[in-house]
Amino acid sequence: MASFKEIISTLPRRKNLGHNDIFLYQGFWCDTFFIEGVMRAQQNFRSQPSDIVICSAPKTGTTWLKSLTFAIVTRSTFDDSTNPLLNNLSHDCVPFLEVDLAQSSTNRDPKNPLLATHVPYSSLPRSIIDSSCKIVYICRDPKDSFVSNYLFLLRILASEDMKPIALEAAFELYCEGVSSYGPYWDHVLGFWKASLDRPDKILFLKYEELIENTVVYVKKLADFIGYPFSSEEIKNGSVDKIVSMCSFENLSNLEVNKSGKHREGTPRAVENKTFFRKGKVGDWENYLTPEMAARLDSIMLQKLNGSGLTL
Ligand code: PAP
Repeated sequence: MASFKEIISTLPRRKNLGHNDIFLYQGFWCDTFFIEGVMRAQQNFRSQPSDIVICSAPKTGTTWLKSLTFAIVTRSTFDDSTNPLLNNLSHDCVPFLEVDLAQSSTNRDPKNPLLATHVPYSSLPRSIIDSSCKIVYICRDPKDSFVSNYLFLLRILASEDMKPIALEAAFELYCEGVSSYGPYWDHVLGFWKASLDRPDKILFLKYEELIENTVVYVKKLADFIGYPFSSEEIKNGSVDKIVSMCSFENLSNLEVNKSGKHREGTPRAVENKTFFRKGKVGDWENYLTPEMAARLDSIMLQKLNGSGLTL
Protein backbone atom coordinates (compact mmCIF):
# COMPACT_ATOMS: atom_id res chain seq x y z
CA MET A 1 0.00 0.00 0.00
CA ALA A 2 1.29 3.48 -0.88
CA SER A 3 2.37 5.63 2.08
CA PHE A 4 0.56 8.88 2.85
CA LYS A 5 3.59 10.82 1.59
CA GLU A 6 3.52 8.88 -1.70
CA ILE A 7 -0.20 9.58 -2.15
CA ILE A 8 0.31 13.28 -1.34
CA SER A 9 3.11 13.53 -3.91
CA THR A 10 0.65 12.51 -6.65
CA LEU A 11 -2.05 15.08 -5.76
CA PRO A 12 -2.68 18.30 -7.69
CA ARG A 13 -1.14 21.19 -5.76
CA ARG A 14 -1.30 24.98 -5.70
CA LYS A 15 0.26 27.71 -3.59
CA ASN A 16 -1.99 28.93 -0.81
CA LEU A 17 -2.10 32.44 0.67
CA GLY A 18 1.05 32.08 2.71
CA HIS A 19 2.91 30.55 -0.24
CA ASN A 20 2.68 27.08 1.30
CA ASP A 21 1.36 24.12 -0.68
CA ILE A 22 -2.30 23.23 -0.71
CA PHE A 23 -3.36 19.85 -2.16
CA LEU A 24 -6.54 18.76 -3.91
CA TYR A 25 -7.56 15.68 -1.94
CA GLN A 26 -10.95 13.98 -2.29
CA GLY A 27 -12.32 17.11 -3.97
CA PHE A 28 -11.22 19.65 -1.35
CA TRP A 29 -8.09 21.76 -0.91
CA CYS A 30 -6.08 20.64 2.07
CA ASP A 31 -3.23 22.61 3.57
CA THR A 32 0.20 21.03 3.77
CA PHE A 33 0.03 21.27 7.60
CA PHE A 34 -3.09 19.13 7.83
CA ILE A 35 -3.20 16.70 4.93
CA GLU A 36 -1.35 13.81 6.50
CA GLY A 37 -3.39 14.21 9.71
CA VAL A 38 -6.61 14.11 7.70
CA MET A 39 -5.53 10.86 6.02
CA ARG A 40 -4.44 9.32 9.32
CA ALA A 41 -7.69 10.34 11.04
CA GLN A 42 -9.69 8.79 8.20
CA GLN A 43 -7.79 5.57 8.73
CA ASN A 44 -7.54 5.49 12.53
CA PHE A 45 -10.27 7.51 14.21
CA ARG A 46 -13.12 5.55 15.83
CA SER A 47 -16.02 7.64 17.01
CA GLN A 48 -18.05 6.93 20.15
CA PRO A 49 -21.85 7.29 20.19
CA SER A 50 -21.47 9.97 22.89
CA ASP A 51 -19.14 12.12 20.75
CA ILE A 52 -20.11 15.64 19.76
CA VAL A 53 -18.23 16.72 16.64
CA ILE A 54 -17.91 20.44 15.93
CA CYS A 55 -17.49 20.92 12.20
CA SER A 56 -16.73 24.11 10.31
CA ALA A 57 -14.73 25.63 7.51
CA PRO A 58 -11.94 27.87 8.87
CA LYS A 59 -12.89 31.31 10.23
CA THR A 60 -16.61 30.74 10.45
CA GLY A 61 -17.04 30.80 14.26
CA THR A 62 -15.21 27.68 15.44
CA THR A 63 -13.53 29.27 18.48
CA TRP A 64 -16.88 30.59 19.70
CA LEU A 65 -18.83 27.37 19.04
CA LYS A 66 -16.15 25.34 20.84
CA SER A 67 -16.43 27.66 23.85
CA LEU A 68 -20.22 27.45 23.94
CA THR A 69 -20.40 23.66 23.61
CA PHE A 70 -17.57 23.18 26.14
CA ALA A 71 -19.33 25.49 28.61
CA ILE A 72 -22.61 23.63 28.08
CA VAL A 73 -21.22 20.14 28.64
CA THR A 74 -19.05 21.11 31.64
CA ARG A 75 -21.52 23.35 33.45
CA SER A 76 -22.24 20.86 36.21
CA THR A 77 -18.53 20.03 36.71
CA PHE A 78 -17.21 23.58 37.14
CA ASP A 79 -18.62 26.72 38.65
CA ASP A 80 -18.43 30.18 37.10
CA SER A 81 -14.95 30.87 38.42
CA THR A 82 -13.28 27.50 37.72
CA ASN A 83 -14.27 26.75 34.14
CA PRO A 84 -11.11 25.83 32.13
CA LEU A 85 -12.24 28.31 29.45
CA LEU A 86 -11.14 31.10 31.78
CA ASN A 87 -7.53 29.90 31.64
CA ASN A 88 -7.33 28.11 28.29
CA LEU A 89 -8.08 28.98 24.69
CA SER A 90 -11.14 26.96 23.61
CA HIS A 91 -8.98 25.26 20.94
CA ASP A 92 -7.01 23.80 23.87
CA CYS A 93 -10.19 22.49 25.52
CA VAL A 94 -11.49 20.66 22.44
CA PRO A 95 -9.16 18.29 20.53
CA PHE A 96 -8.73 18.86 16.80
CA LEU A 97 -9.34 15.67 14.82
CA GLU A 98 -6.70 16.09 12.12
CA VAL A 99 -3.97 17.08 14.57
CA ASP A 100 -4.65 15.75 18.07
CA LEU A 101 -6.61 12.62 17.15
CA ALA A 102 -4.97 11.67 13.86
CA GLN A 103 -2.80 8.91 15.33
CA SER A 104 -5.34 7.33 17.62
CA SER A 105 -8.85 7.90 18.94
CA THR A 106 -7.86 6.85 22.44
CA ASN A 107 -5.73 9.93 22.98
CA ARG A 108 -8.66 11.73 24.66
CA ASP A 109 -10.05 12.80 28.00
CA PRO A 110 -12.86 10.27 28.54
CA LYS A 111 -14.90 12.94 30.33
CA ASN A 112 -14.85 15.28 27.31
CA PRO A 113 -17.17 14.16 24.46
CA LEU A 114 -16.14 17.09 22.23
CA LEU A 115 -13.86 17.10 19.22
CA ALA A 116 -13.57 19.44 16.26
CA THR A 117 -12.60 19.31 12.62
CA HIS A 118 -12.53 21.38 9.44
CA VAL A 119 -12.81 18.26 7.22
CA PRO A 120 -15.76 18.37 4.75
CA TYR A 121 -18.70 16.03 5.42
CA SER A 122 -17.90 13.60 2.60
CA SER A 123 -14.33 13.12 3.85
CA LEU A 124 -15.07 12.66 7.56
CA PRO A 125 -13.80 9.40 9.06
CA ARG A 126 -16.44 6.76 8.27
CA SER A 127 -17.17 6.08 11.93
CA ILE A 128 -18.32 9.68 12.51
CA ILE A 129 -20.88 9.33 9.71
CA ASP A 130 -21.97 5.83 10.74
CA SER A 131 -22.06 6.13 14.53
CA SER A 132 -24.90 7.80 16.41
CA CYS A 133 -22.65 10.69 17.52
CA LYS A 134 -23.88 14.25 16.98
CA ILE A 135 -22.46 16.82 14.58
CA VAL A 136 -22.83 20.58 15.01
CA TYR A 137 -21.88 22.64 11.97
CA ILE A 138 -21.36 26.39 11.79
CA CYS A 139 -21.08 28.51 8.65
CA ARG A 140 -20.72 32.22 7.99
CA ASP A 141 -21.08 34.80 5.25
CA PRO A 142 -18.12 33.91 3.01
CA LYS A 143 -17.19 37.58 2.62
CA ASP A 144 -16.56 37.88 6.38
CA SER A 145 -14.96 34.45 6.53
CA PHE A 146 -12.59 35.27 3.66
CA VAL A 147 -11.57 38.60 5.22
CA SER A 148 -11.15 37.00 8.65
CA ASN A 149 -8.88 34.33 7.20
CA TYR A 150 -6.82 36.77 5.16
CA LEU A 151 -6.24 39.04 8.16
CA PHE A 152 -5.40 36.03 10.35
CA LEU A 153 -2.78 35.06 7.83
CA LEU A 154 -1.35 38.60 7.71
CA ARG A 155 -0.85 38.47 11.47
CA ILE A 156 0.81 35.07 11.35
CA LEU A 157 3.10 35.92 8.46
CA ALA A 158 4.03 39.26 10.04
CA SER A 159 5.19 37.37 13.13
CA GLU A 160 7.33 35.18 10.86
CA ASP A 161 8.61 38.13 8.82
CA MET A 162 7.04 36.75 5.64
CA LYS A 163 5.12 38.63 2.99
CA PRO A 164 1.63 37.32 2.09
CA ILE A 165 0.02 37.59 -1.32
CA ALA A 166 -2.14 40.67 -1.94
CA LEU A 167 -5.78 40.65 -0.83
CA GLU A 168 -6.92 40.81 -4.47
CA ALA A 169 -4.89 37.73 -5.42
CA ALA A 170 -6.14 35.88 -2.35
CA PHE A 171 -9.71 36.79 -3.28
CA GLU A 172 -9.17 35.49 -6.80
CA LEU A 173 -8.03 32.14 -5.39
CA TYR A 174 -11.01 32.02 -3.01
CA CYS A 175 -13.44 32.66 -5.89
CA GLU A 176 -11.79 29.81 -7.81
CA GLY A 177 -12.51 27.60 -4.80
CA VAL A 178 -8.86 27.37 -3.75
CA SER A 179 -9.04 27.93 0.00
CA SER A 180 -8.16 25.84 3.03
CA TYR A 181 -10.73 22.96 3.15
CA GLY A 182 -12.57 24.66 0.25
CA PRO A 183 -14.23 25.28 -2.09
CA TYR A 184 -16.20 26.98 0.69
CA TRP A 185 -19.55 26.45 -1.07
CA ASP A 186 -18.96 22.70 -1.31
CA HIS A 187 -18.05 22.57 2.40
CA VAL A 188 -21.28 24.33 3.39
CA LEU A 189 -23.44 22.38 0.93
CA GLY A 190 -22.10 19.01 2.10
CA PHE A 191 -23.19 19.66 5.69
CA TRP A 192 -26.39 21.44 4.64
CA LYS A 193 -27.60 18.51 2.55
CA ALA A 194 -26.58 16.01 5.25
CA SER A 195 -28.46 18.07 7.87
CA LEU A 196 -31.62 17.88 5.74
CA ASP A 197 -31.23 14.11 5.34
CA ARG A 198 -30.31 13.52 9.00
CA PRO A 199 -31.75 16.34 11.14
CA ASP A 200 -31.33 14.27 14.33
CA LYS A 201 -27.61 13.89 13.67
CA ILE A 202 -26.56 17.29 12.31
CA LEU A 203 -27.41 20.72 13.67
CA PHE A 204 -26.69 23.41 11.08
CA LEU A 205 -25.92 26.87 12.49
CA LYS A 206 -25.10 30.25 10.99
CA TYR A 207 -22.69 32.64 12.74
CA GLU A 208 -24.96 35.60 11.96
CA GLU A 209 -28.01 33.92 13.54
CA LEU A 210 -25.97 32.91 16.57
CA ILE A 211 -24.87 36.53 17.04
CA GLU A 212 -28.43 37.80 16.53
CA ASN A 213 -30.09 35.45 18.98
CA THR A 214 -27.42 33.79 21.08
CA VAL A 215 -29.66 32.73 24.00
CA VAL A 216 -32.17 30.95 21.75
CA TYR A 217 -29.45 29.11 19.85
CA VAL A 218 -27.53 28.13 22.98
CA LYS A 219 -30.69 26.45 24.32
CA LYS A 220 -31.24 24.75 20.99
CA LEU A 221 -27.60 23.63 20.92
CA ALA A 222 -27.82 22.21 24.46
CA ASP A 223 -31.01 20.30 23.61
CA PHE A 224 -29.49 18.94 20.43
CA ILE A 225 -26.28 17.63 21.99
CA GLY A 226 -28.16 16.00 24.86
CA TYR A 227 -27.33 18.48 27.64
CA PRO A 228 -30.64 20.40 27.88
CA PHE A 229 -31.09 23.19 30.42
CA SER A 230 -33.68 22.37 33.09
CA SER A 231 -36.37 24.95 33.82
CA GLU A 232 -34.61 25.52 37.15
CA GLU A 233 -31.36 26.34 35.32
CA ILE A 234 -33.15 28.65 32.93
CA LYS A 235 -34.73 30.46 35.91
CA ASN A 236 -31.34 30.70 37.61
CA GLY A 237 -29.76 32.39 34.59
CA SER A 238 -27.49 29.49 33.64
CA VAL A 239 -27.95 30.13 29.90
CA ASP A 240 -27.18 33.83 30.25
CA LYS A 241 -24.05 33.06 32.25
CA ILE A 242 -22.73 30.78 29.50
CA VAL A 243 -23.56 33.34 26.84
CA SER A 244 -21.69 36.07 28.75
CA MET A 245 -18.73 33.86 29.61
CA CYS A 246 -18.31 32.93 25.92
CA SER A 247 -18.95 36.41 24.52
CA PHE A 248 -16.28 37.96 22.32
CA GLU A 249 -15.83 40.77 24.87
CA ASN A 250 -15.24 38.39 27.76
CA LEU A 251 -13.06 35.79 26.04
CA SER A 252 -10.92 38.27 24.13
CA ASN A 253 -10.15 40.13 27.37
CA LEU A 254 -9.01 37.11 29.35
CA GLU A 255 -5.30 37.14 30.12
CA VAL A 256 -4.83 33.72 28.46
CA ASN A 257 -6.35 34.99 25.23
CA LYS A 258 -4.38 38.23 25.28
CA SER A 259 -0.94 36.78 25.96
CA GLY A 260 -1.08 32.97 25.63
CA LYS A 261 0.06 30.78 22.73
CA HIS A 262 -1.70 27.84 21.10
CA ARG A 263 0.50 24.79 20.31
CA GLU A 264 3.55 26.56 21.67
CA GLY A 265 6.84 25.01 20.59
CA THR A 266 5.38 23.38 17.46
CA PRO A 267 5.44 24.56 13.82
CA ARG A 268 1.74 25.38 14.25
CA ALA A 269 2.25 27.75 17.21
CA VAL A 270 -0.14 30.71 17.05
CA GLU A 271 -0.79 33.53 19.50
CA ASN A 272 -4.19 33.06 21.12
CA LYS A 273 -5.13 36.66 20.40
CA THR A 274 -5.12 35.97 16.65
CA PHE A 275 -8.33 33.96 17.13
CA PHE A 276 -10.09 37.11 18.40
CA ARG A 277 -10.20 40.05 16.01
CA LYS A 278 -13.57 41.86 15.86
CA GLY A 279 -16.28 39.21 16.05
CA LYS A 280 -18.68 41.32 13.99
CA VAL A 281 -21.05 40.69 11.11
CA GLY A 282 -20.35 42.66 7.93
CA ASP A 283 -16.78 43.80 8.62
CA TRP A 284 -15.97 42.74 5.03
CA GLU A 285 -17.21 46.20 3.98
CA ASN A 286 -13.96 47.64 5.29
CA TYR A 287 -11.85 45.41 3.02
CA LEU A 288 -13.73 44.34 -0.12
CA THR A 289 -14.94 46.63 -2.89
CA PRO A 290 -18.68 46.49 -3.77
CA GLU A 291 -17.63 44.73 -7.02
CA MET A 292 -15.74 42.02 -5.14
CA ALA A 293 -18.68 41.53 -2.78
CA ALA A 294 -21.15 41.30 -5.67
CA ARG A 295 -18.94 38.77 -7.42
CA LEU A 296 -18.71 36.47 -4.40
CA ASP A 297 -22.43 36.86 -3.67
CA SER A 298 -23.22 35.87 -7.21
CA ILE A 299 -20.92 32.82 -7.08
CA MET A 300 -22.61 31.71 -3.84
CA LEU A 301 -26.09 32.27 -5.28
CA GLN A 302 -25.23 30.15 -8.26
CA LYS A 303 -23.54 27.38 -6.24
CA LEU A 304 -26.29 27.19 -3.61
CA ASN A 305 -29.09 27.50 -6.17
CA GLY A 306 -31.89 25.02 -5.48
CA SER A 307 -30.46 23.90 -2.13
CA GLY A 308 -32.83 25.99 -0.01
CA LEU A 309 -29.81 27.58 1.70
CA THR A 310 -28.79 31.23 1.46
CA LEU A 311 -25.71 32.81 2.98
P1 PAP B 1 -10.50 29.06 13.29
O1 PAP B 1 -11.06 28.44 12.05
O2 PAP B 1 -9.06 29.44 13.17
O3 PAP B 1 -10.80 28.26 14.51
P2 PAP B 1 -12.76 30.73 13.85
O4 PAP B 1 -12.90 30.75 15.31
O5 PAP B 1 -13.67 29.85 13.07
O6 PAP B 1 -11.25 30.48 13.46
O7 PAP B 1 -12.99 32.21 13.30
C1 PAP B 1 -12.41 33.34 13.87
C2 PAP B 1 -13.47 34.43 13.84
O8 PAP B 1 -14.39 34.24 14.94
C3 PAP B 1 -12.86 35.80 14.03
O9 PAP B 1 -13.69 36.67 13.25
P3 PAP B 1 -13.22 38.11 12.72
O10 PAP B 1 -11.87 37.96 12.12
O11 PAP B 1 -14.25 38.52 11.72
O12 PAP B 1 -13.24 38.99 13.91
C4 PAP B 1 -13.03 36.02 15.51
O13 PAP B 1 -12.96 37.36 15.91
C5 PAP B 1 -14.41 35.43 15.73
N1 PAP B 1 -14.67 35.07 17.13
C6 PAP B 1 -13.82 34.49 18.01
N2 PAP B 1 -14.40 34.34 19.21
C7 PAP B 1 -15.66 34.85 19.09
C8 PAP B 1 -16.75 34.99 20.00
N3 PAP B 1 -16.65 34.59 21.26
N4 PAP B 1 -17.89 35.53 19.54
C9 PAP B 1 -17.99 35.95 18.25
N5 PAP B 1 -16.99 35.85 17.34
C10 PAP B 1 -15.84 35.31 17.76
